Amino acid sequence: MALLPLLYYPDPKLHTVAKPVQAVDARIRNLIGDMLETMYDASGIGLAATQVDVHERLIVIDISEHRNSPLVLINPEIVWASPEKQVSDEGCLSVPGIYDGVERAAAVRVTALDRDGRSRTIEAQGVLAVCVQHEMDHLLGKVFVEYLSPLKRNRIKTKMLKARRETVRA
Ligand code: GNR
Ligand code: NI
Repeated sequence: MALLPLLYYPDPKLHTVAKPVQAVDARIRNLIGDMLETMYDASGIGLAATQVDVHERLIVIDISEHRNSPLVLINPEIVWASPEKQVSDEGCLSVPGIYDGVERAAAVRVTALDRDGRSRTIEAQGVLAVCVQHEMDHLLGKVFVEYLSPLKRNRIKTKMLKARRETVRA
C-alpha cells in the first residue's frame, strides 16, 4: 500500500471527466487499497480517484466514527434522487481549510460494483448521501466550490494559489 499525492484546487486536472473502470482486476484492487490508505491518512470521509489524478470511476468512503467501515463504489450511477433537498457544510481534501454550505438531494439510490466486481445498490441519506454526491461530482470533474458564488469561488482560488506559493517558497 502507498500514500498517493492529492491534486489541489484550482488544478485543472480536477476537472477531468473520469472513464468507467473496465475490469475490477489486481490493478484496481491495488488502487482501492492505496486510496483507502490516503483517505484515512488525510482524515477524510471520502476520496474520488480524480483527486489522486486517476481518471476512472472509482470512489472510496468511510463515514464511520471508528474508521473501520470502508465503502468502495466502482462505476457508481445515481438511479434515484429524492426531490427533498438538504443544505450542509462541505469541505474537500482538494480544497483544504474551506467549508461552505451546498444544497443536494437529501437521499439517493446508487448502483455500483463493489471491490469483488459484484453489482450492488445502496440507499443513502444524511452525511452518506452528501458524501456520495460530492465524490460522484469529482468523477464528473466538478469540485464543490463550483456551487458557491463566483465571488466566493474567486476568493478561494486566490487563497489556494497564495497558500501554494508560500509552501513552495518555504
Ligand atoms: O473529508 C471530507 N469531508 C466532507 C465533509 C462534508 C462534505 C463532504 C466531504 S468529502 C471530504 C473528502 C473529499 O474531499 N472527498 O472528495
Ligand atoms: Ni472532495
